[in-house]
Amino acid sequence: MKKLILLFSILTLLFSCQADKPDSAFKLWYDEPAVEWEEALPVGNGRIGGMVYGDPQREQIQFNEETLWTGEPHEYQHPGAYQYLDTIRQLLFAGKQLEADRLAMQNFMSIPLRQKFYQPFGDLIIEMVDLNETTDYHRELDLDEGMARVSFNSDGYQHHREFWVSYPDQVMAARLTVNGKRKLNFDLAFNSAHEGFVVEGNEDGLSLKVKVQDGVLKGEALAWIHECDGIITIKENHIQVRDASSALILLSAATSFRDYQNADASPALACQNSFQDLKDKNYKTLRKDHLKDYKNIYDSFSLDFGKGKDSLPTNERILQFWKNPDDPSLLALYAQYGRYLMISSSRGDGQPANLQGIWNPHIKPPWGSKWTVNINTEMNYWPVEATGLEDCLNPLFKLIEECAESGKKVAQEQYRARGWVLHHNTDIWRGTAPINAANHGIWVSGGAWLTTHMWEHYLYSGDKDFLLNRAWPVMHGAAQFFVDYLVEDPVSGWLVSGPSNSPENGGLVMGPTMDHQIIRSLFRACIEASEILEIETDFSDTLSAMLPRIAPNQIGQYGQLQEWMTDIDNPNNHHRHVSHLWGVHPGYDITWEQKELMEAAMQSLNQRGDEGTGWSLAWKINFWARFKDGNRAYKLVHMLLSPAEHPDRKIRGGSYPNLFDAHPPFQIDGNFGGTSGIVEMLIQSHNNEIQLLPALPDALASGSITGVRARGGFILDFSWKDGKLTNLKLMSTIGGNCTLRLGSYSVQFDSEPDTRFYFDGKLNMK
Ligand code: FUC
Repeated sequence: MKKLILLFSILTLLFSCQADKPDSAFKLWYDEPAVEWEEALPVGNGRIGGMVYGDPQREQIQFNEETLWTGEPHEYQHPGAYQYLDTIRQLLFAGKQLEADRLAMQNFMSIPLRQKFYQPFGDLIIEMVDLNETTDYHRELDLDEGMARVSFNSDGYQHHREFWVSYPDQVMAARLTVNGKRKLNFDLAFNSAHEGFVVEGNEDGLSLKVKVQDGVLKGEALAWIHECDGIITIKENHIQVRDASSALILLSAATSFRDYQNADASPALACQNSFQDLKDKNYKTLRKDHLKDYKNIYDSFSLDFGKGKDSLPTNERILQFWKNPDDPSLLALYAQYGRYLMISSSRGDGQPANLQGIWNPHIKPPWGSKWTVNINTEMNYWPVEATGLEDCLNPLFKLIEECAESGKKVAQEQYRARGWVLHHNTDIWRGTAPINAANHGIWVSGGAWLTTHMWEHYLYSGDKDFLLNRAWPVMHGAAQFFVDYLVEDPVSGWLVSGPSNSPENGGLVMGPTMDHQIIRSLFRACIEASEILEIETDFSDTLSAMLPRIAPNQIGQYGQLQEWMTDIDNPNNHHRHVSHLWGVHPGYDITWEQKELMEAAMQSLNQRGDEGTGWSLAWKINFWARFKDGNRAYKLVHMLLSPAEHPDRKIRGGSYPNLFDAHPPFQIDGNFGGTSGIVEMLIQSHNNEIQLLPALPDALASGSITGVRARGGFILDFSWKDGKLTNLKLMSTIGGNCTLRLGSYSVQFDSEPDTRFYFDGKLNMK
């Protein structure tokens, strides 16, 4: 390895990461109101989400509250299923897949077979009275401020609307102003997709009561006019606002969900409390507190690829990008949008971002708007560590911890194994047993994969308390399950996983490659964690002894990485899942140090082809970034950012006018996977080194990034021009060793906690 001696001027400054504000406007904008839901603009605070349509005459905000689900507290394990485990395995070892599947369907599946659905809550309707023709229409989502805005003229008066959902105050806010006395006149009402919903005006405002059809949960929302200079009249089922020039509407919403085992909370009380708590808080303070909270997270990271077609409305921009993928600032916008969506859908003690984040208008949503964990939920959280969104992680970790509790019963009852297991889906009741069908439901690595996110959090933060108190218990339990569950393959003698499947491809099998990559990674993480924490060395010894016995990655007849134990891959299979490449990304079971395996993985990806659903395209961006092929990664970005619905575009995945990822239908994973992929092209920090510009595409030859995080507690700002690094600032938060790589050059150095290193710009690091 060539070494370049770099001059670093080492300044020991008190650590603080300050990102420069990007100079280009990070806005999605339109010159027409939304008609379709996928044109409306999302706002959210992690718990309450809204989709703002921006119609001048009839403003509609379709809203959700993250805990409104069908169902009730329930345990899903199949009593006595363990008695069939061995027979299912023997049938699979004997090549009798159909029989194994049948037996599993009868005796091994979750009870009931399906999990529950996330629900929409209602619509807040602002119906204008006496509004004449409108001109100069503008609608935008301002990512820098976490707000949606609408403006237009009518009768010579300017109307402005601003929408946000406050995390500190836990309410949705809509502020309407007109620059003319008494020109703001509207009725405020509710609508809902739930049968039998009730709307009532009371002394505080307007309440909406809903109850889900299939289940026990009730929801209540309260909307009130918080500040207004007009006349407010609360009617039986709406609120009239007349002769005003400004009005601030607040909306609070809650459900009877308390936690996954209890559904006895009082939503009415929660709304009342919110109303009372905010009584003395004025518009300015509410807005200021939102901005402070939001910007504190959002501003920690910035991205600039130079100019693009910001002057085009975003829907038009997507269309143009498809025709000519030359719009660098669209990629920066897309990446920041991913961060915005994460901040807006995953905060505090709440639920993590589900398949649709928190934004769902359907009573029967696609795939239940649940947490599918054979790719989707994990993909949601891929960009979080690197782009400074630590504040969004707790909901995911809480879900993992709760699944570790419910999954213990499934491990016991279905596998007679210690530890815990989560199959390919979970819902708000923390179902962990195999659902839907044996051929994809019996997949055992969901929990193990998720726990790697906790290990990764330790790697990024160096937080040993977190490692000991939160990560270790669930990692230990996930690994313990596999200690009991792995079996010896009678042919090869390797330890294999099974019954399981290579997600959604090929049915029930023994020994899918993906499982082994995940289990190996989990075991390695546990061994390392036990060393760092100096605990459970016996357990760690057990894992160390098993590790080399787990079936290895294998190269097959077409030069491909085998998806299964046997060499049965079909080179013409263009399945959207590419699970056996987990070891390339997000894992690093396979790196360039094993060149042959890396090339086999690349061969597999070529055979799968470029096309796919939204999340599949997004995953492929990340793969090609790890393969260090920036232009190929960019090709996938091009596909992901092209219009989802266009008569001349024949491929599936893409983006809707509001830049929501199209599976289709809308699924948010592609937004997050795309964000992660864009960052992976610029910096990677797995495999014990920080690689700068590992897969820079020609289309992004110049740019800069600030506040990007790397494993080992490093935070970097750097810029590049014509494909060459021009500037680098590296901050170490926790001290330690660092290897920095640019192309074939690398440099190593030690750092003290809270130090900054500046790259001397005179040395051209190429
Ligand atoms: C997995 C994928 C589907 C979809 C669903 C929610 O089952 O195979 O494409 O994303 O999750």
